[in-house]
Parts: sequence; structure tokens; C-alpha cells
Amino acid sequence: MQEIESGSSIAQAAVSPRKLQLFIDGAFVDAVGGATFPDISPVDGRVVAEVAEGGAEDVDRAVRAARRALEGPWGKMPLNARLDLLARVADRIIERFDEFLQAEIADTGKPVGWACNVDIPRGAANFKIFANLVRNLPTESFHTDTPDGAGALNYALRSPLGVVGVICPWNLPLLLMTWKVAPALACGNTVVVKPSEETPATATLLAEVMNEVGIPPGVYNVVHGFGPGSAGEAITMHPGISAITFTGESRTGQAIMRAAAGNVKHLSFELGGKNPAIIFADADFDAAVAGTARSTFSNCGQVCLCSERVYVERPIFDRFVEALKREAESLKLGDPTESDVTMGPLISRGHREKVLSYYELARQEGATVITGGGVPDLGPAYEGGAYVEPTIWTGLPESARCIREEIFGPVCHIQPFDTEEEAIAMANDSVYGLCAAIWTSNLTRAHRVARAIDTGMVWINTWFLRDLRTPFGGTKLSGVGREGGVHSVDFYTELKNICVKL
Ligand code: NAD
Ligand code: 6OD
Repeated sequence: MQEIESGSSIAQAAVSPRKLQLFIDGAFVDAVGGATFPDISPVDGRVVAEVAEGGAEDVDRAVRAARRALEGPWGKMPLNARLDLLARVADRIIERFDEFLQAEIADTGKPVGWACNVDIPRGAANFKIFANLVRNLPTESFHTDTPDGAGALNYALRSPLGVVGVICPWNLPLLLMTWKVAPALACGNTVVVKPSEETPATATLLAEVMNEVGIPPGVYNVVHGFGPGSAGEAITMHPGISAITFTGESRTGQAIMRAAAGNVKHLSFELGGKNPAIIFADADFDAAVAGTARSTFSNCGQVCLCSERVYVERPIFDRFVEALKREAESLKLGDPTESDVTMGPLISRGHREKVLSYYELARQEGATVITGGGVPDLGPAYEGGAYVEPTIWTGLPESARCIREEIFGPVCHIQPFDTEEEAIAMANDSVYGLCAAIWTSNLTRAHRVARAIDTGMVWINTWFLRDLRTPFGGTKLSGVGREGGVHSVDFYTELKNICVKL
């Protein structure tokens, strides 16, 4: 992990528009037909790259290459050689850390401190951890009694699923893409990746790394493009793709599920959230405020795990609202490459329209705007950007759309509660079930509440503290299945039981 000195700034990232091609069968190529689309910086609206726009024919080329790799060098490679190569990918990401950092910042506008400490190190760690995990995976076996007394031995072999389609969002591009690509490859699959159209750069840079370390052609393919009627949809419909791992909006997950039904693909979905944070009066106050500021405003609120619903026990409600307001107002917006900037823009002007429409809706629904609620004035250099003010509301009824719908911006509503039961009921009253944060010094209560909360993950007195061996995923509209550690291996492999009569 690289340290950034306070007050210093790194060189402006990827300033000149460049061309990002598709990566198919180990080579950088244009899309069939030559279409391209612009990759726009959310900091100032400038075009940072022209991106090849793939379609169904490009996906088909990629799938054929991926199949050849499965039947050829990748499929035949001894396990340790395969995993050694993936460990080299991790090392090479670290060696090219600054290039990944700059590419990620140019696409997303995320602050350098966050990208430096979260996105890029995790991009590398995903390859290391899954290579180690698969290297040390035990084989499941059972001895079975038989009437003749001799018994039988059962053992379960794992084999790759085949070609895996990896469809990614824009909020943590390298982190979330490698979170899927690394276990898929470690388990012996090949992949066709469709990065978000908003963030094509780091997937392309990773293609260079794949070639540099000697990953055989066809193992890792990247087809840029859009969703419906474009590369994304083509991946979901292609009969040569055995499984789809997708992170993105719940509505997109529904569309993918319908499209993938045709040939019954394996599916793993990490979807949207409207995550609660519950702060009890006995919590370490300062830690709860700092933790909730982090869980609300990190990455401009564009982490699926962010808290958009904050429930605070009434005796500390007013003090908590004041303290979180101070945290929000102390965030520094601006050039994400400046190390003292703590909040960048939203991903795009289009997404800003959506977030601002909720800022307006909250007023119509009767919210008290504690802070924010608009567009900051950062001067002419940022006029083309997608900045919004960090925002806090109180006073909405739980039925308000602003409390029920995912906004995916730097905003939360704070609601008071009087009893533990009331807090649990409000936290669970959601179509989503991704994660929750609980802040209390009473650990008995913490465990009790964590058990009662209907989400896939709960953090107690912390947030987004990740151990990559643990199950990650959501309940209800927040997802299907779990990835992480052995749960990823379970998704990316087919298990075959072999029974031998002794
Ligand atoms: P999105 O669903 O709009 O797009 C995600 C990807 O799907 C993009 O690559 C897009 O091109 C592609 N896509 C869109 N329509 C498609 C279709 N019909 N067929 C195939 N592909 C299609 O999501 P987004 O706006 O990029 O990301 C933000 C969303 O992702 C939020 O809802 C957030 O909560 C969610 N998210 C969830 C997790 C999680 O782990 N649960 C993590 C990150 C983001
Ligand atoms: O940390 C992870 O592994 C993970 N999948 C994070 C997802 C964050 C959502 O935006």
C-alpha cells in the first residue's frame, strides 16, 4: 500500500484522450464495425478515452477464444503453475500501482486516498488470496458403511464451470472486477469481462498485466460496451457462457436473470442496498459518528454497503445529528488527485441528475435538510463535473421514497428510535438486505440485534472491514448467493462426487 503525504498531489491522471480497445485472445483489437464511445471524467467533463464499443459478434469472438483456452493451455496447466501465474498478476498490479491508481481516478474521480488504500491494493489482494485459497483447498470425502462390511469411499472433485461472464459496475471498478475474475481463474475457468461503460480503464490495464506475466491468450477477455442491446446483454444470452457473475442494480439483475434463463446459466448476483446503521445511546459516541460519516460519505456514497438509513436512539439523537453534520461539512470536495480532498464527484452527470432528483423529492416529502441538498460551487474548473453536496435529512416518515429507494449518493436520513425492537423493525422494513452497521458498547445486545437483522452482512462497531475469506452477499433484492473464500470456489466450480466400492 502506498502512502500519500498530506498536502501533496499526484500528477494529473491519464490527461490525454487515448484509445481503449477490446482484449480478445491475448490481443488488443477494435470492435467489429469499429464503433467507439467516449469515456468522460466526472471531475470536469473532459473525454479521457475513446473506447471500442463491442457487440454480440465481439462477445462471440471472446467466447470462442475463451473456449479454446479452456481446452488448450489453461485447461491443461498444472494447478500450481496456474496459481503461480495469478500470484504474479497480484505482484504486477503492485509494480504498476501508480498506473492503476491514475487510470481509476481518471475514470471515477474518486479521491486518491481512497483509491490508494482500498481499490488498487484490493485489486492485487484478490489474486493473492484466491490463489492461496485454491492451492490449499481440501478434497471433501466420506467413508460409507456397506452391508458387506467393506465400505465405500466417496470423494468430490471440483472442475471449472467453463467460460464465466463477468459484468461489473462503476463504483469500485478494479476491486469488484478482480473480486470475481481472480477466483474464477483460480478455479480454472476462463472469463469474458464487461466492465461498466463508465469505467473501462483498469480492466484494460489488467489485460496488459495478463500478457506481461504470461497468462495464455483467451483466458482473460475484455469486451467493452453497454448493457441492453450491447455487449452486456450479448454475454447474458451467449450459449457458450456457463455462468454469470454480476454486480450492479437489482433491476439489471432481474433483466439478466430473464436473459440467462434460456440456457440455465449459473448466476451470482451482488445487487443494490438501502443499508441501515443503528446507533444505540451507549455506543462510543465519537467512534459511531466517525464510522457513520465513513459509511455514508465514502466514495461519494457510491459503495453498495453505504448507510443511507441511520437510526439513532433518542437520548443522543440531537447530539448525533449535530456531530454528523459537522463531519459532512468538514469534507473537502475538489480535485481527487489532491491528497487533502476527501470527496470527489459522483460517477457522471447522468447519475447526478438522479441524486439531485432525490434531493428535490426529499424537500417535497417534507424532510428537514440538516446540511447540503444541492450542488457545491467549486469554481469554473469543475463546472463540467458531477459534484453534489454531502447531505443529511431528518423528519421523514419511514414510508417516504427517500427512505425506501436506493439513491447511491452521499446522503442519509437520520431517524430517532426508542426501543431495540423498533430499531430492528425499521431496519428490516426494506426490499433490500445487503448489510447493516450496529454501534453499541453492549455486546450481548449487539449479537442479539445482528442476529435479528435480515441482511447478508452486519458490522458491529465498524464498517467495511473486510476479510476476503468471509461470505459476501445480500438477502431479498440485494442478491443471489454468496462470494468470498470457499463460497466463491463453490460458485466457480462444478462438484462431482465419485463413489468407490472398497
Ligand atoms: P448497473 O446495473 O446499471 O450496471 C452494471 C453493469 O451491468 C454495467 O456493466 C452495465 O453495462 C451492465 N448492464 C446493464 N444492463 C444490462 C443488461 N440488460 N444486461 C447485461 N448487462 C447489463 O449498475 P451500476 O449503475 O453500474 O452500479 C451501481 C449499482 O450497483 C447500485 O445499485 C449498487 O448498489 C450496486 N452495487 C452492488 C454491489 C454489491 O456487492 N451488492 C456492489 C457494487 C455496486
Ligand atoms: O469488498 C468486497 O469484496 C466487495 N464485494 C465490496 C462491494 C462493495 C460495493 O460497492
